[in-house]
Amino acid sequence: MDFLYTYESLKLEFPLTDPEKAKFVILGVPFDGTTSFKPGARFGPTLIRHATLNLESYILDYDVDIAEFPIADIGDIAVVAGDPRKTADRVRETIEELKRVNPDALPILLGGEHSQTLGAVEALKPASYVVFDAHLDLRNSYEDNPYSHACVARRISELGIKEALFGIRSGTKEEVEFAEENGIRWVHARDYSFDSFVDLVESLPEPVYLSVDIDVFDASMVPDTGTPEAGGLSFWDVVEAIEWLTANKRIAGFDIMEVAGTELGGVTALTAAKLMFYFIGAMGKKML
Ligand SMILES: [Mn+2]
Repeated sequence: MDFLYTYESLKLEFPLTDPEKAKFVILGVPFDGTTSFKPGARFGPTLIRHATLNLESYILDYDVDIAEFPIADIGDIAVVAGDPRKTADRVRETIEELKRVNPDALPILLGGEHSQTLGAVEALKPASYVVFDAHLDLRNSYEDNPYSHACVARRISELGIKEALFGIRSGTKEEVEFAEENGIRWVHARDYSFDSFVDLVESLPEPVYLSVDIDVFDASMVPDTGTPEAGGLSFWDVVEAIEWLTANKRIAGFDIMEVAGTELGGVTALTAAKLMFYFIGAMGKKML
């Protein structure tokens, strides 16, 4: 089927399934209209798809081949340049359209700015939002834009969705106070452990939307992102959290955001692609 706001783009090399029948449905959001430091997030989805060419679809430690799972790729959102709210509306409408034709579809968003997660969350209406991010993203407005990437967790909290944030090492005093006043729990990257993750997410209501801002990883692993930060989490920290979450909670949707850059084959996109494979592997393993 054709989607109103998507266009054909470089797609995964896998044998792909029809989006009406797939379990995993990949959607790119090549938006970077509010990037404040390092541009190039508009190339994120293409860079991640390209990086998958370097990866085996067989996941060694799971003994599963994700190419055997029903995966669809519906292309990229046609963005409204410079307008994160209108672009997020298109993300929302596209995912709503997808869920109408395939209620079992699990959307996987590839970004693109983190601002676009809002559209996916609005469409999927999860009870909880779990995010791996270097930044709190709890500002009320940033550079006069309430739909900036720096405000996305705030906008999502205003929808009445419970939040837990991990790997944080950047925020303002106002954001910390907002989190305190609104019962938003977060774990600093220095204090992060698997136990700290389970402690916070165990009691969260389902379904859960899981968002990974690629800048949660140490800046040495992910140089090509809008706002890199030193002192981040390791790859296996996030994989282990994904494994626990997919085994123990119903997942409404998943995204990997803020991949940027202009060169194919960069380590940032490779990290994102590998993480996507682990997510699909962990979810798919459960379905076998
Ligand atoms: Mn971030």
